[in-house]
Amino acid sequence: TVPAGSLQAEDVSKDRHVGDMSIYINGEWGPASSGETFETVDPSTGKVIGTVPRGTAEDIDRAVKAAKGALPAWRDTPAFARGMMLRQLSTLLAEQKEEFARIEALDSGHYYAKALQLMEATPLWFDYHAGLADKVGGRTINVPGGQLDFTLLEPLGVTAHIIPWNYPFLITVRSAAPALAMGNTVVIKPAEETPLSALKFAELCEQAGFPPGVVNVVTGYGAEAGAALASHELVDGITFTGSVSTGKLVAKMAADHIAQINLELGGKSPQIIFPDARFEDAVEATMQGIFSHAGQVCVAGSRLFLHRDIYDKFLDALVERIKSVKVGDIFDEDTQMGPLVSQEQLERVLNYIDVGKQEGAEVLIGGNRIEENGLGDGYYVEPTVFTNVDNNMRIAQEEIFGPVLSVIAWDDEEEMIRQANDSAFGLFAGIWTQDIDKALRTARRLESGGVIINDWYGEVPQAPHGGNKQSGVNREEGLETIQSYTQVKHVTINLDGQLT
Ligand code: TXE
Repeated sequence: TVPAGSLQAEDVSKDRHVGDMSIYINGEWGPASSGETFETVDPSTGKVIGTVPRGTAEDIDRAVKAAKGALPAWRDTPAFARGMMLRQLSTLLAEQKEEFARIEALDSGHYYAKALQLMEATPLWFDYHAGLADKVGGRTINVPGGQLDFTLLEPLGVTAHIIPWNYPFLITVRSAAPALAMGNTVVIKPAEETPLSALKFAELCEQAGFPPGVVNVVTGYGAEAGAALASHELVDGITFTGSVSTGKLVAKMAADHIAQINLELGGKSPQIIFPDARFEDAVEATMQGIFSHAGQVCVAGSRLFLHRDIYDKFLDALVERIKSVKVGDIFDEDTQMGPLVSQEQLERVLNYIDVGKQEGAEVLIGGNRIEENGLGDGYYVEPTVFTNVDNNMRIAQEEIFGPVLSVIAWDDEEEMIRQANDSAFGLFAGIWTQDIDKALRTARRLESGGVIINDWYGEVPQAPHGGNKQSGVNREEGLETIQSYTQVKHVTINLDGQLT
């Protein structure tokens, strides 16, 4: 689903400096009200690449009020015209994809070739939602008596978008695009680890000619700018992707002023291998499932349920494949896995590796920080596989968000499914078997928002994405996204002049 990157890394500027950035409120660029800034770091070197304003509650208030002020005109802009503006974003992004990829790579640690692939795919999100803008509508309803009833879908109003650091630009776009298409005005608060691509998004909106106040971006810390945004009384809907613990806080803040919420809170997804799996493809998908973006992926297939009949053979092949993975600098052409996003995430992942060892799991391969390969102080961890894992262990229950795979052997299907579902999360699952009955039977029984059979998942704008249980509330993308950014008004008309 994601087209291959067409440019080689050497074609792009490897300039690792981005300078001092501004926030974007009501069509104007400027500093935070406090004048304070914070540094943003290249995770592949640990070095500062630029600074961004440390947005305050006052900045958030200005941004939300700007969005509120811009709402009536944007809501009343013909839906087709809103769609055309989104198409303009798509065109502009396609023209500037190398610069966007450079910024995203530097800020988030996606290696450049992968960041470029992502930027080549992201225009689809604008196009999909541009197409939706003028195609959503209500329905007519049969009501008793001489009345006609119909529904109108209206924008929610001001929507807040609190963005994590793993896919900063895509996650900004996947919620801002439908919100804008449906006629909402938006305030975006990117993660403090990766503030840059949301500011680039604001630049794109400015270039496309969005009216002032329709799109606002405030950088800052979660507990300051993020909390101020989630708790702002004029915010009508909040879309949050991040940790379960912060998601719960955001849901409570939303409840205090009755705002609608969308939460995508990560997972501990099972990757289930039956003995009749297409062997090489299943090994490859297992690799992608857990080592793509160094495991910092919400749907990561972090629990490998491996059937005992092929257990040794599969792990031998997996280890061989892992040995070929080139972990390296974001701008190296042959890099296949980059760093973790931050020092904090590095420590969190290394700590989980210790926890796994203490719990009695065995490190089959990896398990260490990579320090002595000339990468400076980058936040690199080896691709790591734990065997002898029990599903009750913390490394099988908690989201590690790093390149760490927990392998659980199974031979009884009932018990395997019970364990796969024995998780606080329910975001995603992979199934490998050539038996269609078995595949569908298993897919139906898994408690997750998405399932993939005989492949691994790449997010697309057309399919609804989201989780069950503590993985979240509501869905992003697909037609289901309409519900997240609209509210329903029903209108009743007296047709026969008789009062009911
Ligand atoms: O997340 P937070 P963190 C998981 C993953 C990772 C863990 C911790 O397991 O290891 O979360 O990451 C903003 N009010 N995921 O600590 O805190 C914050 O500024 C309002 C999974 O970085 O959830 C950032 O913009 N906002 C996930 C966003 O919340 C607040 C992707 C996410 O940060 C806030 C990322 C507050 N009080 C992490 N505190 C996924 N679902 O894919 C923080 N924020």
